[in-house]
Amino acid sequence: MPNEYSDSDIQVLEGLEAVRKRPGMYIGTTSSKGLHHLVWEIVDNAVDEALAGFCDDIEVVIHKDNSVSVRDDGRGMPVGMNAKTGLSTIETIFTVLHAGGKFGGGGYKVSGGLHGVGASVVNALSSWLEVRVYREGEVHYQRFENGGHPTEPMHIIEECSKDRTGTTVTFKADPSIFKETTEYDYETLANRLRELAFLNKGLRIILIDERGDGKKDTFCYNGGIIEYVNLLNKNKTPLHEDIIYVEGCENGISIEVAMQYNDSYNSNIYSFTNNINTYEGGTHEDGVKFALTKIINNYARNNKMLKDNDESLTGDDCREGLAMIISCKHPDPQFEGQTKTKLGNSEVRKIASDIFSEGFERFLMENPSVARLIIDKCMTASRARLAAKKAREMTRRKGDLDVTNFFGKLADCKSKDATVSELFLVEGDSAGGSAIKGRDSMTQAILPLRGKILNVEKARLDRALGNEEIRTIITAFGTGIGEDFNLDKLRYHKIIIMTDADVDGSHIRVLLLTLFYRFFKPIVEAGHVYAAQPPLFVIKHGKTIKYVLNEQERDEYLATLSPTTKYEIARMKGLGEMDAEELNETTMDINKRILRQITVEDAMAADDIFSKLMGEEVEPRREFIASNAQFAENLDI
Ligand code: TTJ
Repeated sequence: MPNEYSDSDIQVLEGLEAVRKRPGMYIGTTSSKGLHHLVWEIVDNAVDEALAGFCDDIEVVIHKDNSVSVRDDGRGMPVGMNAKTGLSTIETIFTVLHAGGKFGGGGYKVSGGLHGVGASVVNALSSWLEVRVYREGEVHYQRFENGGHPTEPMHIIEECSKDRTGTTVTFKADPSIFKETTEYDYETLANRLRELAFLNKGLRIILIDERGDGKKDTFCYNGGIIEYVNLLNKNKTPLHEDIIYVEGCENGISIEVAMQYNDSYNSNIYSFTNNINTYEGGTHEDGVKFALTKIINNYARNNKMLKDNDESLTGDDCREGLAMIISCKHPDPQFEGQTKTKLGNSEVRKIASDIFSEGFERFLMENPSVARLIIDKCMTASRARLAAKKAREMTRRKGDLDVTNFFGKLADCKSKDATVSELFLVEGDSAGGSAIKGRDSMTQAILPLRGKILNVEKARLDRALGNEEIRTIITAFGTGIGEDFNLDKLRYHKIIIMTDADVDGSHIRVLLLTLFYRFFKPIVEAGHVYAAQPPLFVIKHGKTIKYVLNEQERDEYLATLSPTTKYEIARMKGLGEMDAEELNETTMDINKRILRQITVEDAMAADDIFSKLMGEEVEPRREFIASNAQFAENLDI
């Protein structure tokens, strides 16, 4: 019945046909990603109604046949006629390409960019689609089939309560287009809907899965992106309790930022514009980052935390351990970049920077203790960065590493299998010599460290890294450092610190643990670092030789002996005084030795002590040793 079509009908169908011919041009791909894109196209319309302030609830239902319903409780789409097309507004929206978006006018149209190519595209790529509009006690209905062909004009199918308003769209993706799959992934839908709920505080989004055993989630966050940051830091330790929140609006452009520092070294910054994740960043993100660095430096200088001669903190320093969400709402966003996820509007840079500067600066003024924590964290990051840079340069520089010297020092093991190989970092040349004699040379490598060289270093971490011993350690590990770090290249799965339980030994332990914590944290996290525990006493009775770690163990063991047992007890010598056999017996033999696995907390505690003692102020060495001895006791290694 082609003669029933008017010219505009034919044009409309040709438009939809073009979408079916080249779906990739409209939704990027017909893979599972494209399939889910259909849902986002429809959901965006409902979110727009919510952003306009007319809708609180959105419900997404995955039906048994993988058709999807999206329902909102907004005003309902307009049900009148469209003058230009001569069709109902609804039919126009669902069949004319690019007819979405501007229809109806008014409101705050913020969706755009990636999504919002329109309901008509979804219709074109669906086996069938139904729209129901609830308005003024009536349900307006239209159905389309086979890529957007209306089965009938829009009409009223039933009455409903006058209180009921809103729009429901149900569609079934066309399997002849989505050849890979037409099955929705619950988690994919849940994750994005959760994100939308975070980005639009107070909006309630319900996801229902009618397939299989059924599933349901409700996402609603009255705290909005504050709760988002809370989630980002859920498995981390926040540096400060309250999440910092800044918002503002200028020239119709709104900026919202929530942030909190944690104890990690990475930054987690996510930015959005009109609910679209701007993976590639853009002017909103640039503006906020610029302001963050500026305000932190200003505050640090004004409060004399940064001295006149100190280098300014870099952007990276200020973002270490930062979890941040930036949300921009823009009436006319320009998306650029490879994946069109970079905000290009140049006016946003200053607006974002101004709004964030003002709010963040006020926060620092009003919360001086949190401000101090943040600046301290940034300054530590700065020191670590300078140290890491130096260390990298040193390990990179050709010829810098004296290979003969290195292999002269390291008594490597024969095995090249890292999983069975052990590296003993041994305090002192004499203990090192005994350890080399007493070891199992197949799996045990020995690196003697000269305690006194480390001991005289009262310097900061970068100076410590200038230390030859430490450079040798880095080389022995094989992992590289900083940006080049690769855990897979670790040459020994057990790294065993073997030091005496005295002040000098504790000094070396502190330095080593700090080094590991700062530059080899994954090695500590993976549980590769151990402390050998040389026994303090040896108890001999009959043919039995028993080593015990401390007084308590000694007394406990003696209590188990019958009163008539004759025994000898002796205090053990330091590592350096043990001969090879004794050392093997007490601290190296896999079957007899006692190792204590070093946790990140241990390393962190060491780092903390180290940072405090080795900070800007040059500590008198005596004082350092005293505090350190205390520390060694506390740390119990
Ligand atoms: C437009 O201006 C007049 C009042 O209604 C406005 C409107 O279009 N609201 C609207 C559209 N609410 N919900 C939609 C919508 C919802 C879904 C699920 C799908 C589509 C295509 C639109």
